[in-house]
Amino acid sequence: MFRKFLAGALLLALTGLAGAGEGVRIYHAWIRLLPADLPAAGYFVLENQTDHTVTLTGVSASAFGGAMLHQSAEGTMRHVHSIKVPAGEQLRVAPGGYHIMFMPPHEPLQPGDRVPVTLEFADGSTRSADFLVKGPAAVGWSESK
Ligand SMILES: [Cu+2]
Repeated sequence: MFRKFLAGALLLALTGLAGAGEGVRIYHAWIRLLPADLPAAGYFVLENQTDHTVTLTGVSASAFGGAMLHQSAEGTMRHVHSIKVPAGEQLRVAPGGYHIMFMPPHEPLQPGDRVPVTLEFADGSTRSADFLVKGPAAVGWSESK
């Protein structure tokens, strides 16, 4: 009886976890600090290893006063409310295109720090990754500062 209950609870727990966050891989995640009061930007690669489209709808990062998805285009940028990533495809959030724009951090950050950032999906699931903080001169992902 107890075993059966346990199995049911486990199944429920597993079902609860299955969402877009499951089967979504995030890597090459980094943040570029900018001088003075200019906002830091975040970049990453998202790989959709599921068999369906996943829709990124937002970001959050407790180290910062706020975070949102932006897209650069023609010298300006705009707030993006969703980004669809088809099954099996990669979304490259890289300088010049999509990026995360951060409000000022609660505590000063330094190159080499790792900051958790949570990606939010349309089905309500989330996925967190540690973003490596880099200095203003950084142009892309690498393990070095
Ligand atoms: Cu921006």
